[in-house]
Amino acid sequence: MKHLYLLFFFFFLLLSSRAQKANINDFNLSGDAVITGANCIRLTPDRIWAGGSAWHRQAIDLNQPFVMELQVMMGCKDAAGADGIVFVFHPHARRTGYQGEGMGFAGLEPSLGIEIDTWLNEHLGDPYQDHIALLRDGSVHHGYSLAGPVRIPNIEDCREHALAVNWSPGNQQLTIDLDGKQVLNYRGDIVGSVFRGNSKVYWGVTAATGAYNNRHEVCFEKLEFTIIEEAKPLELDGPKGKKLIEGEVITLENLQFESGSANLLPISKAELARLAEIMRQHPSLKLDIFGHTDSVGGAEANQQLSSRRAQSVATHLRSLGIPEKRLSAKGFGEQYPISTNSTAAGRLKNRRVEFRLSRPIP
Ligand SMILES: [Ca+2]
Ligand SMILES: [Ca+2]
Repeated sequence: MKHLYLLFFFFFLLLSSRAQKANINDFNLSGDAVITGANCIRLTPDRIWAGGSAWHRQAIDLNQPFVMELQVMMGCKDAAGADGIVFVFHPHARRTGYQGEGMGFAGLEPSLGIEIDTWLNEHLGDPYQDHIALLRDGSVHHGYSLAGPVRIPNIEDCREHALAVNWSPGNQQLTIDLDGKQVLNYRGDIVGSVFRGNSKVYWGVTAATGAYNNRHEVCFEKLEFTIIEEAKPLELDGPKGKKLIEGEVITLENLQFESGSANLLPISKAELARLAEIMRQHPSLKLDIFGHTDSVGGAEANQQLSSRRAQSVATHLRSLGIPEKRLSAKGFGEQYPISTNSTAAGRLKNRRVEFRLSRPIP
């Protein structure tokens, strides 16, 4: 049964995105990094002053949305463990940055880095606890962080932890999930402001130790690198517009909200203007709006969020001149997932608003 479910999941991904399994041989290693198993790379051993990195050979395009998921193991020493791992984007990556507090990231510039830092360096503004932050340009000082530092529970627990990096260029939003929970959220022109207009970058993982140390490892058995196809706008005469007129339920991928809120992002308003035009062309039809969420957060909170989002869509359509009696909005929370909730790519699909045009009861 589990296999059937997985099969269905991959079939679904094939329809709308290209999922790519990372192969251990697709990485260039530098410094102390060594392959330790079929799917794992040890970035540093637990000895002092080590540093290593693993860089995927294939450049990616930041103009494309993607979700990357991998497992990190931050070592087994809590109080005396150091220094951490950084997930990095960098245009010419083949090396490891500075060791110790630099975590193999310091000095790589221009760059964007997601650090998981386990050692307190007071002069860098580190909080006392293990923490995660979005850094830029090889700087590990939190005065220059783009987001965070966010404190996390002790992560040097000898276990693998799931890290998911989710980039949506449409609304310029980068979100980071750790063990299935969103920990960082950043909106900004990463291509323009960090990479000076160059959208082709490499990605890799770096780690280092200093006077204190830990074994740092990254595993790819569960790495899923998914390039999501750019969402096409709703076209009046296109396949989606036709399905809608025929009474089928459709999802609008270009309908996006601010994180955790019912506020529509600008990309959504253009899409709803096209939807309003279809409704004007078919004045006898009513529109059902169904809001759905992923399973992160409480069921009750998700129920309320999905209702507010469906209402927000209805309110916007009214402001475009569609009469209230033609609109019905309902939220279903996390009740009806269309994909798995255990991966970031799946959760992205589950957070959606569906539409159905139906003839009014005469
Ligand atoms: Ca530190
Ligand atoms: Ca710790």
